[in-house]
Amino acid sequence: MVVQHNKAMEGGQQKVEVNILLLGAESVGKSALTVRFLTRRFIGEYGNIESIYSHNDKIDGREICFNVWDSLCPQNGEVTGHISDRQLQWADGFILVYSICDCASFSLVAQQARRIRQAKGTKCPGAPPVIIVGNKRDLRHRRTVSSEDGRMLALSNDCGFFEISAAETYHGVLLVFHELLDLIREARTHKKGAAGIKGIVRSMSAVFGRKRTE
Ligand SMILES: Nc1nc2c(ncn2[C@@H]2O[C@H](COP(=O)(O)OP(=O)(O)O)[C@@H](O)[C@H]2O)c(=O)[nH]1
Ligand SMILES: [Mg+2]
Repeated sequence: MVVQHNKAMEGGQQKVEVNILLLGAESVGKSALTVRFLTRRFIGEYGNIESIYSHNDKIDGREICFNVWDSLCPQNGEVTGHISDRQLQWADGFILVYSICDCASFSLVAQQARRIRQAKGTKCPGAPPVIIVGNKRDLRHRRTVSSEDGRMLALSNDCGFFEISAAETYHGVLLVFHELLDLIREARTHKKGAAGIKGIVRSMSAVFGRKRTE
């Protein structure tokens, strides 16, 4: 089995590695989402632990390594919901989580989406993609953030959008991570493309520049 695996890698099937950062207010379900994705289970209580988990998967015959950073929302810092430079640099893609029963957590996601756009320019091709997730969909009777508001926020910040319940299903959580993986891979292709065009322009201007001086 190991030999076959190595052969597959030699055959041009390179392993894809993606860094995914989960952000959002406290208690919205960031850890629940992370644990659901990693183990398929919902365990109820997660404690206040910040960690980066690695999870290997095979999707469409390709090895994928998901590095998932389940963050803690800083509470006592100058700015609640602050995103550090290290986090911004580390992440290839972002999942911004709010609870559909918590307006304040929705406002925080709006701030964080703007912050990421400022720092990374999400509208440019090649920028790290962002998915906004309204969690706790099972608590419909306590809803204070409408689906429309969620969708509008995502649309105006060029983000993806899902409403899910980490408590109820694994499938919704899986969709979020797989969609983000696709968007990250798309962004990488754009980046490579842009680098390629820049390279051509550079070499052409080098040639023409030289001719002009001759
Ligand atoms: N009803 C419901 N509760 C959830 C859901 N996701 C998380 N929770 C609960 O919300 C609380 C906070 O979840 P946690 O993942 O620790 O939030 P975090 O602080 O954002 O990491 C816990 O009691 C979870 O059991 C959900 O989809 N539905
Ligand atoms: Mg947590």
